[in-house]
Order: sequence, then C-alpha cells, then structure tokens
Amino acid sequence: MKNEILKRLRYSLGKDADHASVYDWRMALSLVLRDHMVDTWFDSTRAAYGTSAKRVYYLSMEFLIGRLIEDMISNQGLETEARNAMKALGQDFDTIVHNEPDAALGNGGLGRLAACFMDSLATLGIPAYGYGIRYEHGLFEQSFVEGEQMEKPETWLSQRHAWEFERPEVQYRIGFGGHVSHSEGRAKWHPGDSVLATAHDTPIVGWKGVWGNTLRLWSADPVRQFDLASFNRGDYLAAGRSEALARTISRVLYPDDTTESGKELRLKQEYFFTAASIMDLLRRFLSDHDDIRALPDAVAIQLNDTHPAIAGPELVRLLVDEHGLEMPEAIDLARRCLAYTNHTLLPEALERWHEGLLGRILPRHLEIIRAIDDSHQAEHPGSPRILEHGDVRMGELAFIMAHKVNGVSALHTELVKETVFADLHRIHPTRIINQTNGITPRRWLYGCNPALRNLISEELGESWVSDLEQLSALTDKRGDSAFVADFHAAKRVNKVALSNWIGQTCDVQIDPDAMFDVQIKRIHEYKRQLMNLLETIALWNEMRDHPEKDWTPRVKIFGGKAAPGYFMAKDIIHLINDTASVINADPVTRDRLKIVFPPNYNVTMAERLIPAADLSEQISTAGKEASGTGNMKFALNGALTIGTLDGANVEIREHVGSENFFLFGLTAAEVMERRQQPGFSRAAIEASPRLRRVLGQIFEGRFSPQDPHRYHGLVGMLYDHDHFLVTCDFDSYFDTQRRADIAFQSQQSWATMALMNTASMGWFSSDRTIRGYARDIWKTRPHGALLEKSA
Ligand code: GL9
Repeated sequence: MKNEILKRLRYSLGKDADHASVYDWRMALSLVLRDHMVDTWFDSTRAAYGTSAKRVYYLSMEFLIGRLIEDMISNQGLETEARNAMKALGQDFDTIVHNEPDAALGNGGLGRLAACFMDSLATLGIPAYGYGIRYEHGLFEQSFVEGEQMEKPETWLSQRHAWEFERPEVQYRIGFGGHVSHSEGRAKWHPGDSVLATAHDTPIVGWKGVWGNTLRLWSADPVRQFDLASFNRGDYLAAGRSEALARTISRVLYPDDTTESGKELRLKQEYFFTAASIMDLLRRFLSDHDDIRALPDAVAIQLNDTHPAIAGPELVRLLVDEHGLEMPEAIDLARRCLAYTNHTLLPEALERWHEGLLGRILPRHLEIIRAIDDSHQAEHPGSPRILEHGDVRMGELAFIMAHKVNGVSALHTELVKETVFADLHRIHPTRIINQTNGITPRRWLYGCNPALRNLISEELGESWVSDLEQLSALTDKRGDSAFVADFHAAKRVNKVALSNWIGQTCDVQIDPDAMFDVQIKRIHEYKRQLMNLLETIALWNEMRDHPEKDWTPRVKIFGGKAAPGYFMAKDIIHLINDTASVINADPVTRDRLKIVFPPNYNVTMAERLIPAADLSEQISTAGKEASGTGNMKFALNGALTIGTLDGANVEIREHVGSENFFLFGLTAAEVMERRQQPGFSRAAIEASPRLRRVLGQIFEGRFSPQDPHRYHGLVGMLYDHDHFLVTCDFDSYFDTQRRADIAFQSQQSWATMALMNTASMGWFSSDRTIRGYARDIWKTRPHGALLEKSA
C-alpha cells in the first residue's frame, strides 16, 4: 500500500513525497482506497445486470455521510495495512483522517438514516442506488459569537472530492415551466427552461468488501455554458447569468429542520433530482427489458419523505406521454414501483405547494396530479383529496401513489394511522406498515469506539459486526466482575479522550470521572433542550443551597444547530451559552457541575461524543419524535437513556429492560389530553417551587446581566404557550435525574446496566431494518442467491 500511495501522490496529485501537504497525503490515501473498491463494485454491478435482479432506488434529498476514510478502511479490512503504510511514509494517520471534510449533505436524522441505509444495503448485497443532490454547500457551519449562533457557508467541495467519479456522459435535460399542448388525445409538455443534471458516483462498499453499490448525486449544469454574444459585447455578467441560475439548483442544502420552506427553489430542487433519477432508472431498465409493463418486477423506488413525491406524477408522465400507456394503467404501474416513508407528524413539516406555483413550474405534472386525484376520488368517493384549498398536499400524493407507506417506529406508525393519514388508512387498511429505524454498527460502534469494539471482539470474535444480535451473548457477562471492569475501563478511555478534546476546543476543564450527560441533535422546541437546561439550573441552585451534600459530579454536554430562521431555537442556544458562562465560573460548584456546548455539531463530533457518554438525553414531548436514531447510537455504546415514551425510545426500553432505562414524563395520550386543559402550564409552574425559582432567575437576567430583558419572551412562552409541555414534565424529569445521580454513585452497578444496554441493542442494526424493507416492501433478496446465479 505504501507504494500505491506514493504512486497516486506522484501521478494523480503531481507531488513528490518531500513536498506533499497533509491534504496531498489524504487525497493519495483516499484514491488508493477507492482503487481497492473498484473491482468489487464492478463485480456487483455485473452480477446485478447478469441476473436482471430487482434494483432498489433510494431517493433522498439528504445523505448525511460525514467522513468516509475510516469507513472505507474498516469495511475493506485495510486498517492495519493503511496505518502501517502511513507510518512508513512518516505521516500521522489520525492527522490524515481528520483532514477530510465532513460531508454534511443533510440536516439530521433523516439524512443520516439514508447514509446508514446505504451501508446496510451494500453489506447485505442488495443491488441498490442512492439518488440525491450533490450540493455545493452542505449544512452551514455554526459558530458562537457572545453565545449566539452565527452561520457561515459550508465548503466541503472547495477541495477535490476524493471518492466520486464524475460522469459527464450521464446527463439528463430537466425542464421547468413552459406550456402543455394537447392533440389527438395525447399531451406534450414544452418546457420554457431547462438545466442539465450530471451524475457523480460514489461507490459504497459493504462490510468485508463483498458487495458495492452506487450513491449517485446530481449536479445542475447549464444547457449552454455561457452566452458568447454578450461576452463579446463586453457584458460579462449577462454572459454568465444563465449559467449561474442553472447552478443555483444544486448550490445549497436547505437548512430547514422539519419546517417546510415554501420556496420555489426548493420545489425545483425536488423535481430536479427526482426527474433525473427516474429517467436514469428507466434508461437502465430499458437497456435489458423490452416490455415497460415489467417495470415493477425490476424496480423498487423508496421515497425518503415527501421531498421526492413528484416521482409519482413524473413516472406517470413518462409512461403516458412518452411510452403511450393509458393513464389508469400508468398510475397502477407507477404505484407498484413506489413506496413512501413518513418521518414526521409535525404539521409544519408536511409539504404543500400552491397550485399556482406548482402549475407554473410543472404544468404537465399538475394536470397529472389532478387526474390521479380524480381517479382516486372516483374509486373511493369521499376520500381525502390531494388538491385542497388551492394546495397540492405532498403527503396525500405520496400516500396515494405508493403501494406501501411506512412509519419509522412502532409508536409513530400507530400515530400515522390515527392522525395524519387516518382517513386514507381506513380506505387502504393494509398500506401503512412499520419499519423501525436502525443504525449501522460499522460506523456507530466498530468505527467510532475502538476501545469497546476490541473488548467485544476479544469475547465474541468479529462476526457481530454484520450480525449485531450476537451482542446478546454479552448478557452472560453481567455477573463477571472482571469483564464489567473492562467494560467500564473502555468507557473511561473514551471519556478521557473527550475531556482532552473539550479542554482544547471549548477551553473548559472537565473531570473524566463526572457523569457525562449528553444531548446532541437539532435544536428544536419539541426536543426540549430547554427542559434539560432548566433542570441544570435547578440542580445548580440546589448544589449552592447545600454544598455539604455528596453531589454526583455532572458535565452537561449540548451539541446541535438551529435552523437560521427559527428564532426560538436560537434563543435557546443563546441561553445555554449564557448559563454556561455563569455556572462554569462559579467557585462553589466548579468541581461538580459544568456545561459545555462545542460549536458546529456534525457526524464527526457525534463519533467523538457518543462513545464517551454515560447518560443519553432523549426527552422529546411524547408523540413528537418519530423515531430518533441518536438514541440507538448511545445505548449501543453503553450509555443509559433518560427518556420519554416517544419514538423508538419505547422499543429501546423494551429491549434493554425497564430497569436499565430512566423513564419519565407524560405519555403521548396524556400529552394530547393535557393540552386541552386551559392554563395547564401556569398550573404546572404554580405547583413547582423549583421550576418557579429557575424561571424567575432567567426572567430577572441572572444569566444575562448585561441584558436583563433578553429572555422575557422565552419565559413568557413557557407561561402562556408551552406547546411542548416543558413545564408539565419538569418535576418528573428533575426527580428522575436525581435517581440517575444515585445510580451513578455505584460505578459497578452503573457499568452493569450500561453493559446490558450494549448487549440488548442488536435488533437496532440498520441491517435488520433493511431486511424488513426488502421483505415487506421491495420484495427483493440479498446477494447470496444472486452471486450464485450469475456464477
Ligand atoms: C426525522 C425525525 O424527526 C426523527 O425522529 C427520525 O429518527 C428521522 C429518521 O426517520 O426522521 N424526520 C425529519 O424530518 N427529521 C428527522 O430527523 N429531520 C431531519 O432530519 C433534520
């Protein structure tokens, strides 16, 4: 490998070893790792072609991949070789790894799930393509200035992207606007404008390098490079205008977390990548099939939320307008290919487009949507409409055009049936099914936690990495005090490493023996970072009142970004940082309580924090978090959860055992009931002197002395519009935190509970989730059979 790296350095980067920078070494190593994947990747593609196997197409606006070097190394079993090679070249391996930008083509859980699914599809050997957008700028970079969030554009593509192959020959023309002509019963769309979608392929190789799939991301390019006439006239801005406009489509990831942005550009992005993907998969299908009616036997299209829901009308348009099918048959054919995953019940996240806007950008699609809506209405009189009050409702469109609709946890799926799609569920009672989310154990244990991984592998060998339920064998070790001590020691190694990193990045000294209590996720009112902070302040008050007591030392760690236009979330960030300045400087509590909030939370930071956590905060208002996946990562890495009965917490608790989980708070049903009671939050505040005191301190400016009115709005919200019931769950949360304090005092029994968490999390592998999708939705099989057939 050493020679391969030197060769790449010389011939691909044009550098010799004496003058190579960290960037050059990182690129050379990455290119070598990519070389190693190519053969597997080709073999897989050939096997899929050779057997006409069904392909899965995962359409997603977001793929939150993070760094790839370690993934590529561990999946191909090249770790020792790569480390030795870099050492022989006089390079520090970790410095090289940390030089890679964190590809943040996603906002949070939904995008990270797509990335975990790509890893599992490759590991299971299911022929699959991920389709998305190659954003020039991923999720914004966050910094804090005097405690407030600042946003800067992210620039992962300012350096060459090591992993991708550009495919300038794979291009599709994507139309917008214009008009539709009708003659002899056939329609034709004449777009007014168009851009080119160009493919960029990243090979994704699974565990042991057995199978490789493709992540194909589209960039938007102008149809004409620039206007030479304007250029020659000296009007350089005009010459480049159409080019700049075209590229805008793949310029930035929308930094919205669950809230719909309602922007024309967003609709164009959705149509752009969906149309390119559908054309691409049809081309592939037609290259080895003659009969378009066989499409559902060869193609399974999964819509990751409603963002690609225009796939339904687009596929129907191509079948009718280009392939000459009749509308009813086209709708039926498309439906048999399509399935839709719902990821949220938050009403603000359910996409709707004004009919006027959609009709202007996609006139033919609006006609087809009407036809789909009318034919569904004719078959099921009185059913919900796709078009309602002048809006196109993308949830209803996706539901009606899908043969399966899935929720992402057991509780969420039941709520989908009872709330957003209750009427459609009555009409199609077998369409909604559950597929509880999962996480890839390759990144979220094997890669990010070498200390624990090595301990487990000494005990079980390495086959658990692709068969995570084998971890259950560790249950037998709970009485083995030597093993429990080793388990504890692995956690401590990670905590020491995190303490050092926090000392460097946040300039705060923390004690590795304190309880590391971590809440990392997007900042949102329903996720209740605010409740966590209020509890921290209440604890601080009590420590100051009773300094003589034997308090369990705690470090509260927060991480996460707020959508730039979400002012309440930004206020919450500001308040956390303001509070941290006051509490961290208090000599009375200094050795017992610290708050840290490292800026710019991303996948790489998660890989650092999760292995070092003792307590995982999963405290959303019950009924609001569709699943959560961070909750799974923590429990797998031996953190105990403090959480509500929400999303996948419910199933995690069932697996790890209620005695190994700190449960508190109202249930989803109780939440709905409580919200009906007038003045419920004032009543809760009245009943809790502890909470009243904290709110009083914030209101009076105890944490913002230079601007004492800063949080009046926020406190007022809790009194009058506490939609997420922070006030109602506060006492129960506080009391449960004190139970956690006591439990942590016995390190031996805490470690045993933590071990039981790791041992019980095998079911939450995304391999299990993908097997479920393959069996219940896609009707496709893993590669074992496929490789045999092609041989
Ligand atoms: C989300 C849900 O909120 C999460 O609970 C869920 O785990 C993931 C994956 O299913 O999907 N839905 C959603 O819109 N987001 C989710 O995280 N938002 C982001 O990804 C930003």
